[in-house]
Amino acid sequence: MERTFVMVKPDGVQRGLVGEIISRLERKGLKIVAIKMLKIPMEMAEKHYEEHKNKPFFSSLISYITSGPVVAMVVEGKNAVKVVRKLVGATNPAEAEPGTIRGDFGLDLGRNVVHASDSITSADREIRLFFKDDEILNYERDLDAWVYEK
Ligand code: IDP
Ligand code: MG
Repeated sequence: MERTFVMVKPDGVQRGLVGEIISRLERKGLKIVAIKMLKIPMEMAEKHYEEHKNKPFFSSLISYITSGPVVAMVVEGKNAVKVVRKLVGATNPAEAEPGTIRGDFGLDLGRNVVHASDSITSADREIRLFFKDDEILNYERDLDAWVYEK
């Protein structure tokens, strides 16, 4: 099973979309194996978005992501990275398809409600940045027999 990192950004928390977003992940059949609310410290935000440090939007991105509490999660499932990126939709909510989280709940590139890892490598890195090993739970769900063929 694959794991990915998902985060409801400060705008998603402020707008009361935490339940809606978690609900969409659960309904898909994905399993939440770690979850916490936190206000991201500046240095952690810079590490999380280090690939963007030379982009013109970097400082506004850091202000945005540290502007209030976020809800961070580790989500597990078959092809979790790709599946969650599809549920989240395109980076710019104005271009994201209706039916996706960003397509249904956003209008602005700088307020796009949710983060999801873009590859297995990023997922591993981001999960390690936000969670200690003992904060990630291994558990079985009986319903998985109805989510997965085997
Ligand atoms: P992603 O979140 O879909 O993976 P990235 O390209 O990794 O998109 O960008 C990270 C975040 O930076 C985006 O989710 C968005 O919040 C912000 N961002 C990306 N491009 C721009 C931009 O051109 N202007 C302002 N913010 C941007
Ligand atoms: Mg990205």
